[in-house]
Amino acid sequence: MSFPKGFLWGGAVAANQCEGAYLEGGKGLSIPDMLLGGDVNTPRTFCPKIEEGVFYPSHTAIDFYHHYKEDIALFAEMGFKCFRFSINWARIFPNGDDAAPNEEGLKFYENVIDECKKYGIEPLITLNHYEMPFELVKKYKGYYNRKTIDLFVKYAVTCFERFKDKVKYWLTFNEINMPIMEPKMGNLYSVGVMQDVDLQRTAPCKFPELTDVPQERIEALHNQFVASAKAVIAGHKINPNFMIGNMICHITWYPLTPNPKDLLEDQRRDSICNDICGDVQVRGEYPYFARKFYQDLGVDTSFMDNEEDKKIIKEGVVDFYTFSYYMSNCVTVQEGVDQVKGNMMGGAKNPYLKASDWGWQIDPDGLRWTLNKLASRYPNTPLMVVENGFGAFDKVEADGSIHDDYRISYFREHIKAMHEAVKDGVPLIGYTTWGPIDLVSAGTGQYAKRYGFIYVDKHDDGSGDFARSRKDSFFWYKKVIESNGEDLV
Ligand code: BGP
Repeated sequence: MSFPKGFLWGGAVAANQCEGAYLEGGKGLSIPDMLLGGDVNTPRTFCPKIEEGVFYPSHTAIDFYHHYKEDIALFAEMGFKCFRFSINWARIFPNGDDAAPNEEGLKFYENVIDECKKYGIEPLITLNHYEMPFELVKKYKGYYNRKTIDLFVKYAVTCFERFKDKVKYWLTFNEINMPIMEPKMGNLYSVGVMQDVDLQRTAPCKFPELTDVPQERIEALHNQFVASAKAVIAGHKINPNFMIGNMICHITWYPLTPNPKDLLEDQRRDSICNDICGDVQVRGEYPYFARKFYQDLGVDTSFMDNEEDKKIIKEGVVDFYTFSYYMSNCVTVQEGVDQVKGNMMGGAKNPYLKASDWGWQIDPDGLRWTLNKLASRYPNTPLMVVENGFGAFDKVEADGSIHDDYRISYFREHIKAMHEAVKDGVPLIGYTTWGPIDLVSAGTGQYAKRYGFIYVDKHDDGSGDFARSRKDSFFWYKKVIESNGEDLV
């Protein structure tokens, strides 16, 4: 049994990590524009205002804004069936609460969509990939304020109306579970909740110094569920053929030992990190364990009993479940065990796995496990892996070639694992690798953490001329797509 006919092979990016042109075309500031880069050991820095003479990675990113034709042509050369990208909300509504949308922003995305369609590439659009207009953070405290629900829905409807005949696949919020897993980063990045004390700082500060108010971040997440559900309902009215999905950062956990206490902790982590958000968006209700988890954080959960919200969440369930998968982590109640880093969350070191230079453990079997878990938890729900990839330092040879066999090997094993899952019977409809072209890392703000099949000449000190070139993995992925996942050599 092979990958289904029409399988959506492709790649995924986010506007703030690739577009640059941060104030062009009438765009307003969005959250990532306020962030400086870090590295594997240095968290990113938040700047309450833009500082002069400092390099902000999102301001230029890889200049996709001016290179999109060239980049989409390269994706087409690899045979992409699907390209996942996000619309930067601040290009459409620069302040988030403007009365009318910015035509120049809409036109830019229309051009990107048309360019994809020219090559038969199906666009998959994320409406919110950590890109809330910064004005909404300052004015409303992001999603903590219920007004933001309607502002998001207005923005979503604007995009749905404009592109209703050109785009079928949509995702509402990227990695909506982030505020549960990475509270400090999630407060700002994901739900746009900031305290005055942080907004009024006179100097930039590192993420871990930001203030966490669990009540506000958890209520803001609830408001995102309502916003997502309202957008799904509105989208289906605009075009009943729309496929609108959720997007979860799936952190796959294993107990480090057979100690039953490790198993219990493993179950708790999986439930909290992954299943609260998945259940709300696919089943249309909170799972039973959510309330206790929230109460343990000291959160007053009366917002969960809002009857109108319950109705909306029930009605606005998604059409498919999508997720990012990069790695797995172990948990244990033992103290003093070796730790590794990871996407959003680290964990105990797994003695069976190797890790990337950023400490993310490489685990293709975990992808098969995850796909099977999701297929049984959400029966009859199509699944799609919308992010998977290997961040690495690349070396450019004297002749310009880049031999990224480590990346090929990562993808080969993960595609084999997906294939096994398909044979197991998992309803997998597509696979978009993360960063098919090098871009800015979300976690560290680095260029040096490269994911692409396509190299971009741009570096952490701001140097580089944005020239694109094909890595070895480019030619390899082209063969994979051509053979519908059969030729992995
Ligand atoms: C996910 C985000 C992406 C992306 C990816 C890789 O969590 O949705 O935006 O960046 O992780 O992470 P990083 O960029 O930190 O290497």
